[in-house]
Amino acid sequence: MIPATEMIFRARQFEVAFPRPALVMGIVNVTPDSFSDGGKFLDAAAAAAHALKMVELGADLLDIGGESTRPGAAPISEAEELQRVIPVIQKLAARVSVPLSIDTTKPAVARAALQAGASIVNDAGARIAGEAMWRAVAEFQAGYVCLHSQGTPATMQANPVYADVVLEVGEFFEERLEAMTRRGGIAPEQVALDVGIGFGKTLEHNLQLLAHLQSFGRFQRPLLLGVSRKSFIGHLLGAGVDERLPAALVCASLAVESGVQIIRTHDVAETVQAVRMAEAVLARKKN
Ligand code: PT1
Repeated sequence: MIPATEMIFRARQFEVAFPRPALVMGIVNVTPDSFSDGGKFLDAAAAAAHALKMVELGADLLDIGGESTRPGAAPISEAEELQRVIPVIQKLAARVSVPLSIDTTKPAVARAALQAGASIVNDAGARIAGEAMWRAVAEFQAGYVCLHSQGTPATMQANPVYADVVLEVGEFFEERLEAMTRRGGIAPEQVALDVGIGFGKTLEHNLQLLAHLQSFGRFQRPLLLGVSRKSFIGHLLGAGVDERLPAALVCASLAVESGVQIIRTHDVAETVQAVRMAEAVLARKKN
């Protein structure tokens, strides 16, 4: 068994001490295809209700996103993204005590979300936005998820190429961590790292990363992983998007064994069950 790393993750008023049982982050998609009911108010209300349900089911964090980052997804305007996510964050900030994360690549959206009560910026564009995003994170002393991607959602799956994906993702984390802490005003304690499964990666790249998650423990920062419903599972197993939960739970369990501390998922109850089971067994392993 890997020695558990002692570390703190800070996100505004929240302070999470590790080692501890893995955290489950519930996905709150505020996109027309997820919660559309015609009117904006209903969309926000439905998304918030779904989020509250996930907290009841055991979500430790909620990740609210208005712009899809699925492969091929079209970008949306800043105004549209704000209109989608801010009402949901406002509703949730008043009703839940778990940290809220804003899933965005736009600094202005991150800033508005933090103002509305979010505590973490989940930056799927960590390669792109840089300084402006860091300023918002630093100002609010928010948590920051630094996600590795190659390209943008519109084009990232066209032809992703790496000489060594595990090495290159590690180099990216090293470079970004150095830059955001030296020039960005962000403390290492505010940062979590995410290899970005499906963000400009082939099936083989995703499997390589999952097999070597342990190696990213060297950064001594919490690792976050999102595999929920992703197409690499479909490519390996021929499973449709609604048939991928068992495989995603296996990935989550293996990730926990590899030292991942935060699992991002649509399926909170099932993921909580999987990681608690894995942890119960792992706790009994002799060093
Ligand atoms: C993720 C993640 C995310 N994933 C974090 N944030 C998405 N921190 C959105 C597919 O191949 O893993 N970590 N925010 C969703 N992105 C994708 C990517 C969804 C690929 C689907 C696929 O199906």
